[in-house]
Amino acid sequence: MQVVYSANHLVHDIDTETYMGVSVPANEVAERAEKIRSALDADGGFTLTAPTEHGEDPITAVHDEGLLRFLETAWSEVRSQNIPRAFLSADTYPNRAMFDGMSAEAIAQLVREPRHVGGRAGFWGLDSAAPLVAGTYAAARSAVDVALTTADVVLAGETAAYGLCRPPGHHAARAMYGGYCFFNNAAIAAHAITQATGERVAILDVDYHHGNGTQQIFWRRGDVRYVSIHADPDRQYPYFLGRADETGEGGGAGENLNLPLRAGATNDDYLEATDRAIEAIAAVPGSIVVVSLGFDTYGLDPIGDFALTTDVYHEVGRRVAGLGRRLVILQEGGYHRPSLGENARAWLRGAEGRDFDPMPVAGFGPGGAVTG
Ligand code: SP5
Ligand code: ZN
Repeated sequence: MQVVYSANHLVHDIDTETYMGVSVPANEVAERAEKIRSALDADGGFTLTAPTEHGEDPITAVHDEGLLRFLETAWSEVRSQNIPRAFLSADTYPNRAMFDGMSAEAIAQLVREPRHVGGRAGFWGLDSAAPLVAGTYAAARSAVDVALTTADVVLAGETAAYGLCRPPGHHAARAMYGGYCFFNNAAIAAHAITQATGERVAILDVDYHHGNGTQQIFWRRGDVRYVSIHADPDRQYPYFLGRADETGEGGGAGENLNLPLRAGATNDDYLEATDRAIEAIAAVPGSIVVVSLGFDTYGLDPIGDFALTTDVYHEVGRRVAGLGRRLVILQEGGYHRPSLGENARAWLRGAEGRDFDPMPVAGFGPGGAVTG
């Protein structure tokens, strides 16, 4: 399988994030992508391909141009204001209650991007836990190119290809970044595929978190079906979206399927949800599925609470391939670094119909796997 990878992600060099106001070691770090790359390299069955540049147009086809301009300019503005900091996060968010009593028309008229970068980050950002640093924009642009090049490989005839996107994308909405995501790599690729093929596209999101951005982007569209298995937002980020009763509106009515799972969800729970997701995808025509692939569903993930083991990723990959559609597989989250390489190898080998023999991983349990 071809693996689209660029070292440009390294300039999104993150070491700290905040969690409820407290500085903590970052989860979404460069080592994640490097672990996956080296495991796929060592496997021998994967070929690394560099992304090609696709420019801004496929991005602004999905995102507000203001978001792109904010991400492009935010860091230089931080620097010009001489605010010493490791990363930028918002100072003030436009909480909806700030506008209580005002009409939708008045709000649309009055709520503008402010001038101060702390307000701009609040205007465009979802949360205070998505650090933005000097290299973020370059890396985020490169991750989009990785996603679009992965789509190109599949459009050129490959059955499946994997894009090692970093930063991830599925929390980024049309006019919003957040959740470690800046541009929605999967949504940009899915839209580009609809344009190239004229077909319907399904997105299967198996990251631990609900892909609120992807849901929002396609909420009213009938040509892209979004199906997501994730932690119930009652207990987990992004808290405000991801419930089972969110099914889409207008042309997209019935095209959005959320399958929230309980804390402690097991391999069996997950496979049951996977079968429901696959059924929902098989029900719509189309030849290409975009997969938002996350490994924060793993039992040892530091921010997740599911109980999945490495073996189940092989089985999920196998079942998704059983749809008989071509797969554009794009990396989202997954934060337990020692297991990321094995979990990616397991999933991708499953998606290719190859068997999976765990490799011994130095400094981590047998086969890099946790069992039971
Ligand atoms: C792409 C992706 O996986 N984004 C995840 C964004 C999660 N942001 C909130 C992180 C909250 C971390 N909570 C730690 C709880 C420890 N008990
Ligand atoms: Zn996630």
